[in-house]
Amino acid sequence: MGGHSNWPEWIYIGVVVALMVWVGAEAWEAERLVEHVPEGAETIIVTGQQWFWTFEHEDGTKEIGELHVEVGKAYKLEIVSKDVNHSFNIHDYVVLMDAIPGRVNTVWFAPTDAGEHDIQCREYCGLIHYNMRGKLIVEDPTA
Ligand SMILES: [Cu+2]
Repeated sequence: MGGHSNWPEWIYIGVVVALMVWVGAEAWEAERLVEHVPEGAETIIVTGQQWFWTFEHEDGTKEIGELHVEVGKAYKLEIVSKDVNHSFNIHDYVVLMDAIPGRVNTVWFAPTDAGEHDIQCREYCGLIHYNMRGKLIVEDPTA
């Protein structure tokens, strides 16, 4: 030992600890962004059943197989199931959440452009699962 200097080890440890803190902070921030529903988001109840989706807006409006939303608003989806496990997916908006009987799972999204997008069930839920589709219709009220 004696004159042995260990500063390279301390630098190494410092770099490793800094990297771990940075990766942890990034992961925490990503988690927070995904889970934090924006203030004033409109709630839509999404019900999965064999073999279609129904939607209920805050004002009581109901839709079957089609979901109309507006550009520039945030939506909180409360996803439930009437029978078996389903999984609600809007591929273009990276919305994917299981619909489980007896549970309410929430996910949020905010459409950015007017247009139509596919809705699909992503959990095998019986014979006609392949056809458990819907349409997301994003409208621009100012257009
Ligand atoms: Cu399905």
